Order: sequence, then C-alpha cells, then structure tokens
Amino acid sequence: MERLQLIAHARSHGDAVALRSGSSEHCYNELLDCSATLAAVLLGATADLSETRVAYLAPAGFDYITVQWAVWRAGGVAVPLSLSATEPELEYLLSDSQSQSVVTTRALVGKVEALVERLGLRLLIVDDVGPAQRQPLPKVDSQRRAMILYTSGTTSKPKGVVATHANIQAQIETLVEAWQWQATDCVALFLPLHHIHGIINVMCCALWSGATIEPYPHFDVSAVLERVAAGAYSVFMAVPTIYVKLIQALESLSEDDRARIVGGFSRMRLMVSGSAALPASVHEKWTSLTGQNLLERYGMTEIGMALSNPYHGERRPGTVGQPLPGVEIRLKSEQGRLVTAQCEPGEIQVRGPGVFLEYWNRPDATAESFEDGWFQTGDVAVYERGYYRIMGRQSVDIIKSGGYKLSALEIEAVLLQHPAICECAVVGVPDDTWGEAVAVAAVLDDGDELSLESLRAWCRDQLSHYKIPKRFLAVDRLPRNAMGKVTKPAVRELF
Ligand code: MLC
Ligand code: AMP
Repeated sequence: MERLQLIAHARSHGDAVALRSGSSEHCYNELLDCSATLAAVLLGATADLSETRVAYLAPAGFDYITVQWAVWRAGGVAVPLSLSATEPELEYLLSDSQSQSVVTTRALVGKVEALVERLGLRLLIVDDVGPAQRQPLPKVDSQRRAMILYTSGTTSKPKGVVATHANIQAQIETLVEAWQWQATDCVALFLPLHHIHGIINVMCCALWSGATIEPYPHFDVSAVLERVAAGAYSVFMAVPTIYVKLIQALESLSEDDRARIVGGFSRMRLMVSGSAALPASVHEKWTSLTGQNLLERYGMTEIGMALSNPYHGERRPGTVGQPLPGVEIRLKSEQGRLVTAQCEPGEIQVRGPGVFLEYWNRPDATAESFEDGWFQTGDVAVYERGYYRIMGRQSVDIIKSGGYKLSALEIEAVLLQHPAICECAVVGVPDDTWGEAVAVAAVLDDGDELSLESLRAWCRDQLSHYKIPKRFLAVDRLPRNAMGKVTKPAVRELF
C-alpha cells in the first residue's frame, strides 16, 4: 500500500487536470508516471535514497512537481532551491544541506552547472530523462525526513528547516479542511517554490485535493489579471505586497477593463493573504474594489499554518483569527508567564503535528527553539475578543519584505565585505508596497564615497535581489547604547 498520502491521493485523481498552462494540460497520471521514472533514475542501483538530500532548481510547473514527487518516492529529502539565488547563496544551500545531487531543467542548467561540477555533485537534467527501467519504489514511512526549506533567522546564515512526511501531511490536511479545498478548485501559482506558502498552501493543497494549478514562472500582474478576468480561478493566495500591486494595477485601468477583472475576483470562493501583516487599509481597499473579504492567516516555515480567520464567519481585518484544526497555541509573556488575560501581549508558541522536526545539523538551535515541546516563534501577539492579532517580532534583526523573511545580520555580513564600508547596520523600514524595505546605515572608510546605485550594483552578485538594500545612508557613526552596542531602533529613526 502507498504510504505517501499525496501520491495515494494523486492516484485517485487519475485523469483529472493537475496543471494547465495556456492550451497545455497535464493530468495526475502523467505526474505519477514521470515521477516514477525519475525516481528510478535517482535510485540507480540502490533500493532507497534513505534520506539523501536532492536539491532542485525548476520553475513552477510540471517539472518541479515531477522532481519533488520523484525525490519523495525514492526515499530522498527534497531541497528546493531559489530561482533568484546568487551563486554564493546556492553554494551555501548545497553545502549546508549536504546535497548529493542537483536536478534542474535544460533552461536553467547554466545557473548551476559550474557550481555543481566544482562541488563534485551529480547533475540531472529533467528534460533529458528518457524512459527508464521501472523498479519497485521503497516504502517511505511518514516519520522520515521529507524536505528542507531554508529560512533566515537571528543567525547570519539561513537554517535548514526539516519537515517529515507526517509534518507535511498535517500542514496540508489542516488547510484542506479549514479552507474546504475541492477537486473543482483552480488556483494560480506565482509564489516562489522554495518557501512554504507556495509549496504547501498553494501547490500541495491543490494536488492533495485533485484541483487544477495554473503555474506562472514568476508573478506577472497582467498575465494573472487576464486569467482572473476569464474567470479561471476559484482560489487565490498571495502575500500582502501582491495585493498592493494588484490594487495599483486595477486603479490604473479604464472602468470597463477594471469591471471585467473585478468580476473574476468577486466570483472566487476564497482569497487568502499571509506571510506578512496585511495592513487593514489594504484589506478594506481590496473589499471595496472587488467585494472580496480577504481571509488573513498566520504561519511560519517551522510550523506550517497556525492561525486563520474563519472560512465561514467573521474575518476581522488586522487579525489572524484562531488556531487551525490540530494546532495548539499559547502566549508567553516576557517574564515567562502564560498569558491568560485578553489584550496582553505574549510570544506565540505552537505545538502540533505540523511542527518541524529539527534545524538541519543544528541540534543546539533546535533545542533552543523549543520550550517544553512548544516551538517558540519569536512573534508577539495579543488575544482580543476571540481573535489573535500579531503585534510584531521580538527580534529587530528579522525583516519581512515582499513576504520574504530576511536576516539583517546576513545582509550586514555581506555588506562588510564592500571595500568602502567600515561598519554598517541593516534595518527594515516601513514601506507601503513591500511592508518593510531593507535600509542600511554605513560608516565609510576615510575619504571613500558610495552611492546607493553603486552599492546595489555591487550586491547583485552576492545577494538575491530582494535582500539588496533599497535605502542607504552614509553616517559618521552608528547610534550605540551605553554598552557600545548598535541600537537598531535608533538606526531606523535615521531614515
Ligand atoms: C523586489 N524588488 C524589491 C523587493 N523585491 N524592492 C524592495 N524590496 C523588495 N522586497 C524590486 C526589484 O529589485 C525590482 O527592481 C522590482 O522590485 C521588481 O522585482 P520583481 O522580483 O520582479 O518583483 P515582483 O515580481 O513584483 O515581486 C514581488 C513579489 C515577490 C511580491 C511577487 O516579492 C514575491 O514573490 N514574494 C513572495 C515571497 C514569499 O512567497 N514569501 C513566503 C515565505 S513563507 P528594479 O529596480 O530592478 O525594477 C512564509 C510563511 C507564511 O512567510 O506564513 O507564509
Ligand atoms: P517565514 O520564516 O518566511 O516562514 O516567515 C514566517 C513569519 O512571517 C512569521 O514568523 C511572521 O513573522 C510572519 N507572518 C506570517 N504571516 C503573517 C501575518 N498574517 N501577519 C504578520 N506576520 C506574518
């Protein structure tokens, strides 16, 4: 019997359309066939990959899902890579995860070929995989490791978050139940597929349910709006920045064009926002433009989704609702007390089957992140009249920009390698489109000058584009406290 539930579900969906792109369609059976073939190629002479890490770089679509399923069916651990990562970032991900193989597409192979060769890894191009000798696939127990997603935190380098098959299954099941995913659903997939939002909430939930996905290589406002106007989608999931961009696009259209598109939005059964705070003003603007009441939810790479406004019932702007099925939540005060009073802030702690197994190769960081079996999120919330409201993060070194979580420390470490920069402090500053924008205050070496443009150009080979500072200020000295430590809130005030 098939132990991987996503695969078992796919069998029952058979000929249903899993993916649609223009006039091209792929059914579930094709995904099953191709992933079995690729699994056989990955296995070669071995019977089970036994949690060997397989990294892959592919755009959203048939190849991406084929690779993910092939890795899982062969007993490996899936390590999805970011399409916008720079070579140093990719090198870090491959080395830290100790990946042994990299799978990519012919179109993308140039991005990884030299690196893979230098690291001595196996390279597979999914387009070149021909018919292979089928072989029995291993029975993969749900407690085994399934995926490593990299997430930035309060350490300089991102940490690998390890989820088991059981974790992933729980993360999917709670959303399928709470948001009533159905086989008749069709969803646009334009979020990056190296993060949980795109992978679990959109892709895996849709595939689990037998729904149809329309993949985009990246978020393309006009292409998405065209399909919305055609009434293609019943479900839509995005980060707040995308809603801001959609509002800007709708407002720039003629009344007729806007009415056509708004019709497509208003007919959807569910529109969700998450990954960063949705400003109440954006929520209200969206409702007034489209008639849709966005459902805001809260989650994290380490825990999947934890809190959600209701599918039926009041969706309260500025809040993230209540615990999802199977998720336990508690708030801990700064003094370490359990918060029981309404409106008193506390750190969100989470327990449940969706909570990750460990940080890859970091037993200390894993142990530190749990308290009595509860995962400590570092996010602060209050409970008000039955709904949780997120107040912010405990650490100033974590920035959320366009829905991406960024580490100020990681960006600082790179900027300090710039020949003109003597010291620097990176902070997130409020931004209407991006939520927060990356800003850097730097002390330059004597006599050096630096413009934002030249700094950004220098960063391009080092940092993914969304980590590159948007604002730059040269200062004589950084604000420090009596102990000599840089005070980030004071740095923020400089912008
Ligand atoms: C891009 N740009 C930015 C930026 N990102 N500027 C400032 N801050 C940022 N964060 C700039 C680029 O440099 C470029 O500038 C221009 O904007 C267009 O870049 P782009 O990448 O083409 O933009 P776009 O495609 O519009 O990207 C916006 C976006 C993307 C919102 C679609 O950021 C995105 O996909 N975000 C989602 C991330 C996500 O999935 N997070 C979930 C993590 S999981 P120029 O000058 O070159 O034109 C998680 C858990 C949970 O958080 O709860 O879900
Ligand atoms: P990541 O580590 O990329 O998975 O991002 C998870 C973080 O995103 C959480 O710890 C929160 O800080 C933030 N986040 C997710 N959803 C929301 C939300 N609805 N409101 C505010 N912050 C959110």
